[in-house]
Amino acid sequence: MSVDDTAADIKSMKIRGAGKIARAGAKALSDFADSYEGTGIQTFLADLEKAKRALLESRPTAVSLWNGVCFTLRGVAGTKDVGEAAALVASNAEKFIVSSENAVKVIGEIGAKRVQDGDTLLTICNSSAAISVMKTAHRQNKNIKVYATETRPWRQGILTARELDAEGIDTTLVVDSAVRSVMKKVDKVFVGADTVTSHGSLINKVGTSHVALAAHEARVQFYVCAETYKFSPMTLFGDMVTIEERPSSEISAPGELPETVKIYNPVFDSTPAAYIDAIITELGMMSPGAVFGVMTHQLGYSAMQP
Ligand code: RI2
Repeated sequence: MSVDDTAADIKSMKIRGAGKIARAGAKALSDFADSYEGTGIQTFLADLEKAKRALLESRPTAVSLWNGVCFTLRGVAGTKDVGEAAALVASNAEKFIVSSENAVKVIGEIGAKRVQDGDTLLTICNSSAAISVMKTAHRQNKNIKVYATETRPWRQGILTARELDAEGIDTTLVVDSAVRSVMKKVDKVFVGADTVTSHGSLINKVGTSHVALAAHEARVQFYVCAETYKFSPMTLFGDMVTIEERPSSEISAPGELPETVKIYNPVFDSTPAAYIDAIITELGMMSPGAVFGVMTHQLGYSAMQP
C-alpha cells in the first residue's frame, strides 16, 4: 500500500491500535523503497524523509509509530546508492514487524503468569497486547471472566468483546461510566499502551486514567501491557506527549446540538506512574520506576535519540 494511503487509513482509524499503526508505517516505507524507480540516492533520501513526515503526521500520540518508522529508516542515510538503501529499509521493516509481533506473544506469556484461575479481569479499548495476556491465560485453562469497557466514542470495546468471546472467554461489556461499580468484582486490570514516558506514566485511550483511579481506590492491581517500542525517548528530554484531539462528529452528529455548544474530543489521557503496579514488556515485567533505566541502559543509545 502507498505511503499516502497508509497515512490516510491511520488518520481515519481504518488502521488502528498502537502496534498495528507502527507495523503499517514500517510496511508502507518498505513498499515505497521496493517500488522506487529513481536512481539518485539524495533524491531517494529526500523522498523517504517526506514519506516519514506523512506517516508521523497521521496520528500524533502513539510513539510506537514514531519508533517503528525511525527503526525502519535507521542507517539509511549512510548508504551509497538506492539499491543498498532500499534493501536496508526492507530488512529493517521486516525486523521491526517480526519483533513487534513476537513482543505481543511474549507479553501474553509473561502477563498470563499474573492471572490466576478464577480471576475476573477488566480491560479498556482494544489492545492486542492486553488481549494476548487474557487469551494466553485462557489457553492455559485458567478460568477467567473479563469486563470490557465500551470505550466511547469509537466503541473499540465491542471489538475486544467479540474477540474474547470468539476465544471462548466469559466476557461482559459495560459502559465506561460503569467502571467504578464493576471494579468491586474485578481482581486485576490489564490495559494496553500508546506511549510510556521515561518516568513510567502511561498514555492510553481516554478513560484509562479513570479505570486506574477506580482500581487504586478498590485496591485492584493495574497492569500495563506495552512493547518497549512504546517507550518514548523524547520524554527523556522533557517533551510532553501530544494528546490527539479528534473531530467533534465522532461524538455528536451534525445538527444534534445547538451550534453554540462546543465539543472537545481528546482521545487519550495520562495515567500517573503511582497508579500502575507493573508494566509488562517483552523484556519482562518492570515497575514504572524502572522504565528510565531500561530506556537508557538496556535499550541503548538508539532508544534515546529524539
Ligand atoms: P495495541 C489503541 O489506540 C488503544 O489506546 C490501545 O490501548 C492502544 O492502541 C494499544 O493497542 P487507538 O488506535 O498496540 O484505538 O496493544 O486509538 O494493540
